[in-house]
Amino acid sequence: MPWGSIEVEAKFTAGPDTEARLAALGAALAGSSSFRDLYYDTPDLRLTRADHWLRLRQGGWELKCPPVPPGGAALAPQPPAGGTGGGPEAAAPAPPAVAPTYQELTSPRAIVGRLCGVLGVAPAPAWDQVPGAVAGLGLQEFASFGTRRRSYRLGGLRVDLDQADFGYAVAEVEALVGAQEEVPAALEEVLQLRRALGRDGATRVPGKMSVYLQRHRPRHYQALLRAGVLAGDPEPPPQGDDVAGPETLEKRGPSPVMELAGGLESEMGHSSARGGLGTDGPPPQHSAP
Ligand code: V4E
Repeated sequence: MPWGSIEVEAKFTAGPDTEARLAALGAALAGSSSFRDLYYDTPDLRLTRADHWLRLRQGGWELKCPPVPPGGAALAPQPPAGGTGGGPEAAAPAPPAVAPTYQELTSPRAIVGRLCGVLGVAPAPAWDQVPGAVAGLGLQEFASFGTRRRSYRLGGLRVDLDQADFGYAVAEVEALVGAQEEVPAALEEVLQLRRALGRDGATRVPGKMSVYLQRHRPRHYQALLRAGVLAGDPEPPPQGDDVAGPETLEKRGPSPVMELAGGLESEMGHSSARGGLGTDGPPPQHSAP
């Protein structure tokens, strides 16, 4: 497919028996890796509020975004991750009717074209490589964290078991499909494997970014809740010894909701005064995975 595969995934929390169950089901360990992700956005968060996630992973640029056919109009709006979207006063989001799907763009031309489309600017000649566009568009790093990953393969499915260096572990079952019509069947396969691993999915499990923002960039997190891009999961309980101690909700001071009462414009004024991207100041650095 010319515009790349569509990812269909379901997250879960791995248990102590997950790898044994994977082996019993015939899954093969495909590899272990460690990588660091740096994520970028405009100071007023226009990429992530549009559900576009530009990252630099081990020297390669990737853009995760809702699937759009080349030259085509956007597909029907997707539900946010577990929510129904809505305006700034939207209530707690409901569980998703269908899984949000993403495309992962890796060619510089596709990435820059999509960024310019979202931001409504014409690409400049110097932006034929992503770093040029990042500089020209004024994008800034808002998150940086490392991940240790063990990946399994079972048929056409992949299972990733991730441990992030800010003290959060999450797993996902993923299928890649070539067209939107194939999503429902792929999702059924994905959910079937998650069930076979003993994870019924009754509780929605947030992704690494959701937890990272909730802990480290609460105003950015709140902006994405209001935009309907993130679902507003309760912060997961501490996991094992890997707890990110200094940044718990209790220690963070006033509620981010209270701080945000004035809306994004006042946040931006606040943030400019502090010189940080978006709303929360420079991203905390975590040690390499
Ligand atoms: C798409 C997205 C984000 C980008 C990071 O995506 P994620 O799959 O969580 O990270 P990772 O490291 O597992 O990427 P991989 O190596 O598999 O490519 S951050 C937030 N989102 C939005 C989002 C969403 N709306 N719904 C779900 C289920 N996940 C993420």
